[in-house]
Amino acid sequence: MSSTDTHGMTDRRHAQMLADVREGLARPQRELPPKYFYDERGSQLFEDITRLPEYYLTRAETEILEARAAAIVEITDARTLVELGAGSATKTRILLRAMRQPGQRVTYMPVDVSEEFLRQTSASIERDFPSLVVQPIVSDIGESLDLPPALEHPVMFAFLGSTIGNFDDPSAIALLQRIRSRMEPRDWLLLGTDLRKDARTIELAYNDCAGVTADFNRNMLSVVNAELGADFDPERFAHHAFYDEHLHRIEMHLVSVGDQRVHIPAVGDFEFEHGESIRTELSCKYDRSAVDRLAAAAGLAVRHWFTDAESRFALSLLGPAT
Ligand code: AVJ
Repeated sequence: MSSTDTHGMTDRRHAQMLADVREGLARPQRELPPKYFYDERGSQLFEDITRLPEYYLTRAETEILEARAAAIVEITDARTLVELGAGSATKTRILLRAMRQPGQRVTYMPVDVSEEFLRQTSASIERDFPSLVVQPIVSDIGESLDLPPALEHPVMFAFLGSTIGNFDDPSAIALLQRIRSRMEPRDWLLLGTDLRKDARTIELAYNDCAGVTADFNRNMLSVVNAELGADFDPERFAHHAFYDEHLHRIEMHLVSVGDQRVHIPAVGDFEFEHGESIRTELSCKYDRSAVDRLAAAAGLAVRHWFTDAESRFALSLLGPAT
C-alpha cells in the first residue's frame, strides 16, 4: 500500500495528480480530469447537484432501481456486489436491501479513488447492513481495477450514475474490458447510462439556476490548489457547459476571465488568455445501440435494458458475450 503524508493524501495520488495536471494542461485544449472534482467539498456539492430540480439523472436512475431491484437480484443471483466509483452509495442501498437474504453471505466491495469517502461510505453501510461483509478497495478505475484475486461468484459489477459518460469511447471500452477480464460466465455488469434527449433538458441539468454546478466545476481549481500548492483564483474562471449534439455529449469548461498567469509548483507557469478554457468534464449521452456497441467492443452483451417512465435514463444488465 502507498504511504500517507501529513496532509493525509497518499503519495501515489499526489504523483498521479502531478502527471495528470502536467499532461492535461500541455494539450492544445487544456484539460483536467473529472476525478479531481471529488474532495470533501466537491463530493458534498455533487450530492447537492443530485437534488437539484434540473438534474434529472439521479431521480430517473433511482426510479429504475426501485422498480427493478428485485428483478435484478433474481436475474443475477449475486453473492458479491462490486461497485465502481461508489461515492456515497445512496442508490446502492436499494440493491443491497434487495440482496438481503437470511443465511446467505453477501459481500459489498465499493471501489473508489477517494480513500476518505470510501471509509465513510463503508462505515455507514456496515452500520445499516450488519450481516454484510464490506470490503472497500482504493483504486483509480480509469487506470486499473485492483480487485482481490478471489471473488465469490456470481459477481455483480455495478457502474451507476452514468459515470461511464466521463470517458470517451476508447477509454470507456478499455474500462469495460478491465471489468470483462474479471468476469466469469455467470457474472453481470449493471450499467447506468444517461440517454440522448432534447439538448435543452440536458443543458439545463448542467446549468442550474442556483449555480451549484458552477461551484462544483470551479471547486476543481481549489482541489489543485490544496493538493499541489497551485495559485488558481477560482473566481476568475467562469463555468461553461454545453451539449454537443453531434458527439452526444456535455462538455464542461472553466473559462478564463481576463488574461492571467497561474503557478503550479513542480509543474510550471501557465498563461491563460481571456476566453481560453480548461475542459474539466465530458458527460457522454447514449442510446441502446451506443451501449450495444460499447459492450460488443469489450466482449460484453446487453441482456436486459430498463428505463424510467420518461426514457431519460437506462440501467442495463450486461453479461459476457461468449
Ligand atoms: C457523476 C459524472 C455522472 O456527468 O452528470 C454532474 C457529474 N457534472 N454535474 C455527470 C456531474 C456536472 C456527473 N457524473
